[in-house]
This record gives sequence, structure tokens and C-alpha cells, in this order.
Amino acid sequence: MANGSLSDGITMIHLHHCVSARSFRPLWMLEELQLPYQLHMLPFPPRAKARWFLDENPLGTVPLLVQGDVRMTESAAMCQYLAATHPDAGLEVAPTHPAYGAYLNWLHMSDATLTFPQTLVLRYGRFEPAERQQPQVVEDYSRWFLARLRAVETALTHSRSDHLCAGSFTAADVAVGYALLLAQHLGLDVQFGLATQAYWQRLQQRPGYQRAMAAQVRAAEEQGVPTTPAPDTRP
Ligand SMILES: N[C@@H](CCC(=O)N[C@@H](CS)C(=O)NCC(=O)O)C(=O)O
Repeated sequence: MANGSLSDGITMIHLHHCVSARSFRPLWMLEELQLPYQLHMLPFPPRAKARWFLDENPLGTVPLLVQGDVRMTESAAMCQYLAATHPDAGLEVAPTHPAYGAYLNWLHMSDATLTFPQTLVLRYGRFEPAERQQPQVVEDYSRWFLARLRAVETALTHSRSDHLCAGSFTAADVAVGYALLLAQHLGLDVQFGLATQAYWQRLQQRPGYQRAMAAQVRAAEEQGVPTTPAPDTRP
């Protein structure tokens, strides 16, 4: 179905995605929620390899999520949106819950504090041509990321549950979990603390995570897009 409504009146969700880029966050959410969606795969980076996409998202970035008139370009906000619009699935934390503040904090921290330093590591360690690569930036921002990750290690060490907040798996685990996936691509996972390592193993065992992993490869193959994860691509 293109843009229209499904038979039960729900408007189709379209997700524009590059393999294992930040758009994996909403893809993982969609699989956890088992919602119908259409996955539009793009080669990385779309700004250079799929220039038509700039008409859809002038930033040229993924994710882009479209559902009717809703258009979103921030992956953590999409996690929050999908959880809140499907409350019965239990992946959101309600404003009346004591953990609501912590939930929002993790969602925002996932990209603003955790993925941000990783993008500098990627850019100056992989994406830039050899003469513009900056080993000092890579080292400094790898350390920065690992220092910020102490918030995750501390929370998990003191938590009585297997999850970051509210005593259950929520959209915050998906948003933060993606930063751990990206860290793995960057080879930083070997420096995770013990609680973070165990948490990352648990997240990868979730059927929703595994379905999302399989869905992106299947869609890339069907749509003739390379299956190389975006973090491992040299644009
Ligand atoms: N804060 C945004 C960042 C989106 C973003 O920068 N995505 C990267 C992939 S992880 C991208 O599309 N980069 C391509 C480019 O910058 O041209 C989010 O969390 O969704």
C-alpha cells in the first residue's frame, strides 16, 4: 500500500533507512510493536548516493518517518512517538509514572550525549578522506563517549531490573541500545563495563531486535541497496 490507510483505518508508516544507521532505532521499535510499515532503503550517505531524497528530507539524513501528515527526522523522537501512539504495547512511560523524567532523560541522552561523540569518531576516523582524518579527534571522542556511557553502567548496576527505567523494557532501551550497536561497529564495545556488556547481550537476544536486523538486510537485497552497515561504509 502506498500512502493510504490500512483496512483498520491506521495510516501506513513509511521509514527511510540506511543499514544500521540511526534509523535502526525506529525500525527496531516497529518490530517490537509488530506494526505494519514500509521500509525504504537508501545507500549511505543518501545526500551523495540518492540525491532525490533531499526533496523528501532537505537534511539528507536518515531516518525520515512519514505517517500521513506526520514527518519526523529525529530517531529518538520517533521511538517516543511510536511508543506513545501504541500505549497498549507498554513501551512508553506515562507522564504520571515516577520514572517519566528518567525515561525522557534516557531518550534524549541516547542521541544528544551518546551518539553525538560517536559521529565525530566516525567522521574523522572513517568517512573523511585520508588527508582529513584526525586520530586525535577519534581518540578524544571515543573517550568522551565511554565516559558518558558511565551513566548507563551506573544505572544498570544499581537497577533491580534488566532495563534502564520503569522496571521494564521501553523505548528508552531501544534508543540507548542503538548507541551500543554503533559502539560495536566502532570497536568500542570491548571497553563496556560489565553491566553494560550484559545489557547489550540481552538486547541483542530480543526477537524484536533480531527481526529488525533481518528486515533491513532483506529489504536492502530486495531494493538493490548495499547491505554494508552505514558505519562501515566509506562514502
Ligand atoms: N539526530 C538525528 C541525526 C540523523 C543523522 O545524522 N543520521 C545519519 C545516519 S546515522 C545520516 O543520515 N547521515 C548522513 C549525512 O549526514 O549526510 C537522529 O537521531 O535521527
